[in-house]
Amino acid sequence: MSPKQLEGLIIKNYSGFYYVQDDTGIVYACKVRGKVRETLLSGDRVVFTPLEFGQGILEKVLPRENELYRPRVANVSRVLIVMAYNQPKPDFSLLDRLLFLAEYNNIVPYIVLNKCDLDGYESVADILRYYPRFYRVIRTSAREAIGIEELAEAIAGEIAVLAGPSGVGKSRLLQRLTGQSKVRTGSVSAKIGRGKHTTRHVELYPLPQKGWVVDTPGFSVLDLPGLRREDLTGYFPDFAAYSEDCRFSNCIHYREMDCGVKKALENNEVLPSRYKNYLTMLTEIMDKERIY
Ligand SMILES: Nc1nc2c(ncn2[C@@H]2O[C@H](COP(=O)(O)OP(=O)(O)OP(=O)(O)O)[C@@H](O)[C@H]2O)c(=O)[nH]1
Ligand SMILES: [Mg+2]
Ligand SMILES: [Zn+2]
Repeated sequence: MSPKQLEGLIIKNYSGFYYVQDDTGIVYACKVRGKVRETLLSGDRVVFTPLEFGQGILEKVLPRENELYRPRVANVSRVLIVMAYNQPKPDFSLLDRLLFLAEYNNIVPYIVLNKCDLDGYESVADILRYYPRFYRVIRTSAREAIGIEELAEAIAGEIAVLAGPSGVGKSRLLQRLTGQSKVRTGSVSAKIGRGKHTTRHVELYPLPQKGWVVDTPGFSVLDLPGLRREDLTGYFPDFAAYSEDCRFSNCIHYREMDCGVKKALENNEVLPSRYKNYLTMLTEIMDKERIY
């Protein structure tokens, strides 16, 4: 790095410019030096040459920790999986999938139960009873400003991505976290209890206590990576103790007999939706193995 160059973070890519923030907080609108060949993502750390009037030339990308595809962003260290007490009620299949995907990508997941100012379904009680034994769970209300500090502490100094179904309050939480009101939010249509898709481009929003948050539009389908069927169980920490009772050490808790996990399910020690979502993912992985 020559003395005139600086290090910074791409916070957004907008109409042909990469917006790069240096470590003192100044943002430069950068064009890319011709020889740079890599794809550049929000979240990438880069070296750039500052010019006059807040402009700059992006010289090179520094190595990435990881790369998410939806949203397309680099170096994410936290995923905030947001579910609502109500309107809409929690989607356990998406929750379990996102928990898996986070840990598979070495990203620390947090379950954020938002809209705690509303009455919850019985399903919310399941989340509060079961998941905190294995995952970090934070109750929030973006509307009443409950739990926002705890959430902010969890992501201080990190790059966090908000994920979860449409209408759960991700953008509203982001407004609370950043103290900005320019983030777009939608209203939940009374008829179907879901929000409109209001979140579009990938942008890192700075937090007052350092760190960054990326908003994403609600989504419901996520492809699983190619992994071996016997590796999936390792991403279900709630199965771990019971799988010690499986007759076969390589048991995938599927059609095997004497399976500790299936026994725990019958004894109501494993949450039925967890096992069901595990099986759905497992069969998806097995289908992939057959195709490739
Ligand atoms: N009662 C209550 N309503 C909330 C809360 N947080 C958000 N909302 C409302 O829920 C609706 C959806 O909020 P958004 O923040 O747009 O939801 P989103 O998750 O960003 O939705 P998408 O961008 O479509 O994925 C809005 O009408 C918000 O005002 C909350 O804590 N309590
Ligand atoms: Mg949104
Ligand atoms: Zn088993």
